[in-house]
Parts: sequence; C-alpha cells; structure tokens
Amino acid sequence: MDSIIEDIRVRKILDSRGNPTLEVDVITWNGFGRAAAPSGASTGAREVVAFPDGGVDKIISEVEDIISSELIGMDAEDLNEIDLVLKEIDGTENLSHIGGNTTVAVSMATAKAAAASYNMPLYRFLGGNMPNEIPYPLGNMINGGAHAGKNAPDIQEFLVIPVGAENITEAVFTNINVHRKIRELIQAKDPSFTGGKGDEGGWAPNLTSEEALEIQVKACQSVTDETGVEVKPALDMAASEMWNGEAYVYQREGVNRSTGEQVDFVKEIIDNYGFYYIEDPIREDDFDGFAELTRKAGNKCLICGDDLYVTNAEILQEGINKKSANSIIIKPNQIGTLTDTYQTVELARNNKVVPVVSHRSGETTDETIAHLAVAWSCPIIKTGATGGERIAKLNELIRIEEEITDPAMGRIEKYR
Ligand code: 2PG
Ligand code: MG
Repeated sequence: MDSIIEDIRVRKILDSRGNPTLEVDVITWNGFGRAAAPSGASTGAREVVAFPDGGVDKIISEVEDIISSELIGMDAEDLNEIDLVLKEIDGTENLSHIGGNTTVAVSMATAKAAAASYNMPLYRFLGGNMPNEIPYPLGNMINGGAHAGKNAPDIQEFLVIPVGAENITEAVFTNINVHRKIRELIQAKDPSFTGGKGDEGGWAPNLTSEEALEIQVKACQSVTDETGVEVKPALDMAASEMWNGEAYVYQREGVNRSTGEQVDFVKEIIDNYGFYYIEDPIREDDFDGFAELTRKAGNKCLICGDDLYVTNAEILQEGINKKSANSIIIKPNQIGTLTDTYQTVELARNNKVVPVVSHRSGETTDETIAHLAVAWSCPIIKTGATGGERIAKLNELIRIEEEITDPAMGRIEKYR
C-alpha cells in the first residue's frame, strides 16, 4: 500500500542551456519522487524521440491527464509494469507520440517515489544486493564540436578519469585540479583566452584539437605528479558530427580523414598519449570501423559506443556480435524507460562491455544518474567536473559513499 501512486504532477522547468524541459513529481501514499529529463545536442540517429511536436507544453496540456489516469492507483514498486504502460500509451517504436523524455522523467520519478515509500535511497531500492561500488567520475575539461563555439576544437569532449583515486572525494577534487591546470595552460598558450566555457563546463578555447590534446595530457601528468593520484586522459570524439558522408572533417585544422585514416589517427593518440577511454571515435553506423579500432587498440583503451548504441539492447547485441566496442554509454533518455536502460546495462555487463552511466549536454540539477551508477555497479560515470547541474551528481556520489558500508571504487579491471 505504501507505494500506491496517488498523484502525478508535470511541469516545465529550465535546463542548463536555457531550454524548456519536463519535471515530474510522483506522489504515493507514503512517498514522493521527483525527476527531470535532460537533453542532447549531439544526439544519436537511433535514439527515441525526445518530445513530440509541441514540446513540453503539449505534454502538459494534452498528455499529463492521460498518464495520470493510467498510473494513479498502480503500485510504484512495479516499475516494469509502469514502464510497459508508458510505452503502451505512446504506442510507437521510437516513443515519438509522447516522447522519450516524458517517459523517462515519469519512469525515474516513479522509481524514486517507490524508494521513498520504503524509506530507502534509490541506489539501494534499485540495486538490492549489488556490491557497494562507487563509479570513477569521467570529468569534462575542454569542450569543442557541438558543445562549444566556432573556434573551439573539432573534437567534442576532452575528458579525464582519476583511475588512481581511492574514494570519490579524492576523485572529484583530482578532476577539478586538472580543470584548473588546463585553464592555466590554455591561458599561457593564448593570453587572450577569456575563460569561456562550453555546455558541459569544460573550457572552450580557440585551439585546434591537437593543441587541446597536448594541454590535456600535460595537465594530467602534472596533477598526477603533484598529487600522486594517477589521472588519465580520455575523449568523446562524437565522430558522427564530423562525418560528411565521405570523410571525417576536422574543420578547425582543415584536415579530412578517411575511415582508415581516422582509425590510424585514434590509434596514434592512444599509443602516444596513453589514452584510457575514447568514445564515439567512429561514426554511429559503422560497426566494422569500430571493430577494427577495438581490435587494434581495445587491449589498452576503452573504446566506447554512445551514438553507436543509444542505450538500446538490440543494437548493443549487434555490436557484441561484431566485437565493435568494449564499452557503452548509458543514457536513460536515449531509450526512454529505466526498465529498458537496465536491460542494456545487464547485457553489457554479461558480455564484459564496460557500462558508463552518462549525463547529457543539456542537464538539470536532477541527481538520479548518480544513484543509477551505484545501483547497477557501473564502474564509470560521465557527468562533468564543474557547474551546478554537473556537481549535483558528483556531490550526491559523495553523500552516497558516506552512507554505505565498505565502499570501493568501481572495478573496471573486472571487465578485462
Ligand atoms: C555525449 C553527450 C554528453 P549530448 O555526446 O556523450 O556528453 O552529449 O548530450 O549532446 O549527446
Ligand atoms: Mg557521446
């Protein structure tokens, strides 16, 4: 009885880019859950549709009542069933009728309401007896591509991961040290740098990708030397954004690379600079190009599919069959419900594909993904390094670590 849904409220709120998004409250007899949907700028072609035409306003004026009348009276604890009902209300494969951002916000708010009804934190409610692992934070340092202005690097995200950190506090403060160091190095190279940032809180400098790479690697080394905590460089290349149908276009550099050249270029980056993780190095429909790179460099680097897999278990299965990648980005709003998200995480884990729970470039202060990463023992979380909507997740991880007995950092090596 405690978790029977009594009311659902839907409202329009701001996201970090200033766009409207949806926030949902689910009220049960004995609990309350609130969640908001994020949004992408470099979305994968096979993601579910975020909102139907008419956007958030249409959901509030036309869809809220339908969802409420179906879900009120159901038990929030039966999340699988609720997610099914949401998909039935939509009635389409890609959730284009009511939008994956609508279903995901309701799904997450319902899970939080169920957890609250039993006085449990979400990670415990969803994770049950999962080991108490805290994910390593993959922090955003430099923004380019679709997340920054015109003269920023072509590569979308220059990231770091503090693999030597012993706990989450050490990890997030190591990342912020690198973030500060990178600002200094950018300023030294370009005295006119204003300190401007991109969508995810990384610096947005007037530099080429190669210049940014060098600064990133140097900053990792110097923070490792100064603090003794090993921190490694990583990238999200968002390569589909660069692909023009024939080649990968590095506009800022004036260089085009064929698929073979792109594979060689990425392999060189991994070999020369010791990169730990590279996301979407190849465009989203090229499973074979991904597989070639994974074959050549997957033993020393995580090759991660984001736009490639769009958190979709069926597409992931195709990639597993073709050995396309050894890591996958997990974004609940790419697939629309927590039930489907979890299925993809399970499939990944069972096949030794490292699941990386991730924010979107447009975010809110919703902290749900911090709980999902812990609940599902995902060894890495990608959620920025600074900025209110990013630290909402990082600070929640600090609180979670404090709550659990015997916390350990994520065991990435389990996947090797
Ligand atoms: C990505 C994400 C988040 P977006 O490409 O991984 O970093 O960006 O939300 O714009 O898809
Ligand atoms: Mg990505």
